[in-house]
Amino acid sequence: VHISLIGIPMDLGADRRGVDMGPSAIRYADLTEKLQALGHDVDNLDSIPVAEPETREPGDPRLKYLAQIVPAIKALADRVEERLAAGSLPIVLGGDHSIALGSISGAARARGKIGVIWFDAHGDFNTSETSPSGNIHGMILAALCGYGDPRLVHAAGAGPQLDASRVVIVGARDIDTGEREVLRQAGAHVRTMSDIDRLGIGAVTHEAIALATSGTEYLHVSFDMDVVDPTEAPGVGTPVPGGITYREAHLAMELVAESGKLGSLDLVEVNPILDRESRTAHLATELALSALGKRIF
Ligand SMILES: [Mn+2]
Repeated sequence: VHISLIGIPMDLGADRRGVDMGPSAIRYADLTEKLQALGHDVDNLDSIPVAEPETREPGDPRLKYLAQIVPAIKALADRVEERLAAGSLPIVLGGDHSIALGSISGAARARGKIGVIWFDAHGDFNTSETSPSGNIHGMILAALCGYGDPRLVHAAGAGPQLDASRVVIVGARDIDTGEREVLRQAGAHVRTMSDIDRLGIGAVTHEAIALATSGTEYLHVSFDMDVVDPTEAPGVGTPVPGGITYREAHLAMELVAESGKLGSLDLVEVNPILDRESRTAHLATELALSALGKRIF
């Protein structure tokens, strides 16, 4: 497979610094070399430029840094669309989860109907009205499904980019009250940690792949490192106890690889400032390898 690595050092969608260093940390964990060792061709592309928060005003407190986030999202969507048209598989290294608005919009523009599995401790389904923080990274999946501020919904082309019936959130364990209502209204699928405890990550991932790819062969996986338990992925901005284990995360990615449908991948919310011995950056690299076909034996 031909792979394009695209970094986007975005932290304007979250409320703390550090996650802007995520792309360097993941690249530094030898992602390129390890993908090449698996037999892939890898293009290591320049990062998408992002404004620094110290030089900007956050603007509307319900949509912090909207004016700076939108142009970066547009640039990422253009890059992803162009890479897919060239026959490459984009891996987007974040950055906070707001970047998925760019990667998924780009994929939808290139391929039309697509399905998404959103591995995350959170729903990311707030709108500017329901969000307790005003941080845009918590509004991105809602915006992709057509909910929330039109400047986000249509940030990178006429939205909605996704049909919520082909969206599956996996690993959720922290959903805000207002967010729950938006999620219900949209009809996106939610598989919580409780579902994973009862059914196992294998069954949940199989079902998620089937739901996301009903009526399409194109699967985008958006992997927020905070879906993994903080004991194994400490370097994330918004850790929530009770996440999936190291092995569960790998099994999920191995099943994604086996499906043969992976078209693009995001790895987001790695925060090297909060990480311990680069454990989270290394795990992100290893999970990308599992998603791209690495096997134990
Ligand atoms: Mn997220």
